[in-house]
Parts: sequence; C-alpha cells; structure tokens
Amino acid sequence: MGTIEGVTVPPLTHEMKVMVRRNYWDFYREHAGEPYPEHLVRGAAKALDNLQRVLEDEGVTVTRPDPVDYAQTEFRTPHFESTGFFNADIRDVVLAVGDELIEAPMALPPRYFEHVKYHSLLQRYFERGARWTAAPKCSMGQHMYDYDYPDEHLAFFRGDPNVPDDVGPLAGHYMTNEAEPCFDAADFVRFGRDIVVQRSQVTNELGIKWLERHLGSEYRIHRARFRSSGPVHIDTTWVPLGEGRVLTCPARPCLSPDLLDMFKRAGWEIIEAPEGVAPAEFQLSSRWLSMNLLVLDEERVVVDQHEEPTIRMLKNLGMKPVLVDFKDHYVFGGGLHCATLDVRRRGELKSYFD
Ligand code: DAV
Repeated sequence: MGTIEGVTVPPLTHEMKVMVRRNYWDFYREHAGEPYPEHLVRGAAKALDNLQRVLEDEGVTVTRPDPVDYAQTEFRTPHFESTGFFNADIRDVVLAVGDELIEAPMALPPRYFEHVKYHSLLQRYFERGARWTAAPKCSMGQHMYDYDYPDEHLAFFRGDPNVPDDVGPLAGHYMTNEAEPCFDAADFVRFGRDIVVQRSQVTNELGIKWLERHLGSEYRIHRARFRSSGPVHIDTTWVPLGEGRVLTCPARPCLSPDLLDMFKRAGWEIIEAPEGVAPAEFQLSSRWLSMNLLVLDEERVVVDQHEEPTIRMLKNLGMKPVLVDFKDHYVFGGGLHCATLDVRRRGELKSYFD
C-alpha cells in the first residue's frame, strides 16, 4: 500500500493535462513544485491509515514504503526536466505477475522517478524470492508527445459520455505516440493467465508489445477498447470481482467484440457498476473510482463506505462488502485498487478462457 506524505504539485505541462481535470489547471500552473495543501494530504494519509487498519483486521499483511519528501525537488535528465511528485498509487508503478514484480516505464515526466519510492520494498521482496524486473524506461523526451494535440481533447474527462466519436482517443488519437515504448502498470488487469490491456494516453502499443514479449507464452495479452473519452488506467473500466464475474463501467462500454465473446463463452457474468456518489473536492479522477475495488477473495471486497449503490450491488451478488472510509484519498486520483498492490495471494494460477 502506498504512502502520500511528501507529494508535491507537478507542473502542468501539455502532456500532464491528461491527468488533471480542467477546472484545476490554474491551481497546477500556480503551485507547481509546491507541496499540496496540508489539509488535503492529511485527509488522504488518514484514509490510507484507515485502509491499512481494515486490511489488517481482515488478516492481510500490509507493507508500506517510507514517505519521500519531494517538495522543492527538481530533476533533470538529458531529455527533460521536471519537478513535483504524484501520489500513493503503487498500482500505477509496479505490475505483479505471478512471482515477478515489474517496474513500469511510466509516461509522464513527473512520474519518471516514482519507482524510487518503492525500491527498498521491492528489494525486500527480491531477497525473499520474488523476481524483480524494470521495464526499459522511456526518455520522456518531447518527441514522445503530440504537442499539437488540442487542449480541448486533452481535457475530455474520462467517462464523459457526451464526447464525440471522431476526435481524440475515441478516434484512435492519443497524446503519446509510438516513438518509444511506455506504459503505466494500471492499464493492465489480470484474470489468471489472461491479461486485459487498453491503449491509453499513457500506455502505447509498443509498451504493450514489450510486456507481451517479456511475459512470453505463459500469459496471454488481450487488447481491449472501451468507449472512453480519455482513458488513463483500466481499473475503473473493467474490474474482476472474482472467478466468473467482471464489473464494467456503463459510461465506457466495451468496443471489442472479441473480448466480450471470450468472457461470455467462458460463462462469465458482465455486471454494470452503479454510478459512484459525487466526487470529492479537488478529485483528479472520475466518479467511477467507486468501482476501483480491492477484492480480497471470492467473498470479501473492500469498498468505500460512502458508495452506497456499490455496496448494495455487492450485497445483491452475495458478496461481503468490507467498509472503509477512504474518500479523502480520491483527491489524489486513486481508489482502493490504485493505492494497493496485491503481491501475494493464496490459490492457484488458473486459465479461465481456454
Ligand atoms: O476513472 O478517472 C482512475 C484511475 C486512476 N488510477 C478515472 C481513472
């Protein structure tokens, strides 16, 4: 599970606009490189502590990285310079596949060094037997981004159903190009030996190919498209609820008939998530963080205690919602799944879609 202390406002460069809601652009312009307002950080830290307590009460072993103070930290490589540091969302940065922990290259300059925060934790897992890999980092040089990508398309908010089909991601046009492989780990979601991925503003086809070739024949990668206006991360779009059930976002219907067929043929139930309750003050992500659930096992699923419609849905499915007060963490863009990475689970690795 992540830690939030020390987060610093990243600069609002062109490519960063895919992450930040338009009404906060001025805030990011004015406060680049400064710590976020203290009450927001304190609220999110408390939410994370709440989650740790709830998980431990459920018998989960929780490990957390030490906070890093990124205020006033400027960094420079031969290709770019940046400042600031993002969030507590380890799910974006590290992909766990079997006994392997893979550091994602990431795609946005303020996130270039985010893996540093997890380095000593990953080393500990390595010492206890995990395989530890870093995907090739991309340069994050200007040639990777489309600087002619119109601001109004960058500002399409994720899950906005009113965005036209013929521009932006819906027309297959992304802010990142194919100059170098890049991906965020959270654009991949695992179903045993099958992994579903979306091309997003931060994950390109070369990045997907890198992972596909790296994992080899033991895993199958399935590319999926959703009717999403500005996809960043798949974990509010297509979320496994356990064997035989996947949660889908009604504002982002799946546009890949092959994927739908594969799930249906295997007898999986595709369940529409109910809409999330109103977003928190300053929230970076969409209200669909409500479906960013952390599933513990076939029965128990951790859900924010304010998300009444989601809680009701889980109960109707016969699952046991484990409630946590997590809303104040939404400010930094991450839900329960984003802020955690399940590195060790009991049970066997299965193939669900033969
Ligand atoms: O729905 O705005 C949230 C995922 C963040 N890791 C959204 C995407």
